[in-house]
Amino acid sequence: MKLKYLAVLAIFAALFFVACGGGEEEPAQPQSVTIEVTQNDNYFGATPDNATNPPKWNVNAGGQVSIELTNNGTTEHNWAVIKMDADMPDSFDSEANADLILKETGLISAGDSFRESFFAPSEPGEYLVICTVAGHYPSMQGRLVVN
Ligand SMILES: [Cu+2]
Repeated sequence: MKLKYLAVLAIFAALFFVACGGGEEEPAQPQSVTIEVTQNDNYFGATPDNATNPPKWNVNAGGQVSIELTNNGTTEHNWAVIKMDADMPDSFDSEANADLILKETGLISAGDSFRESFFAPSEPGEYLVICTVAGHYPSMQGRLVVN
């Protein structure tokens, strides 16, 4: 009887040890970041030279991203992350090329602000970000830099 009691006690001790991870540290979670995006007619950020000098937003692979977006333009704009290795057309067609989009805020009306949280891609690299409104790409683009 005493032996049975000890066996049960040992099992509980083992389970407790496993549940607590045996003292090992949990893997560090990717740090969450906030990125600020401004939209203008028709470019992202401060200067209209997106095609040669695209604004870059740095995030952590698999980490949470809070996007704070403001449309300072007079027309609606999108913020759409394109899949890595996508075969980009010269001009983007929001219907025909919809499958190239990895993540988007959707169209933001002139003068509106938008906030949302999402998880960054787990694969590091520089992701092309565009506005999907007809004619706005390639002049309106940036990069989501996943570290
Ligand atoms: Cu646009």
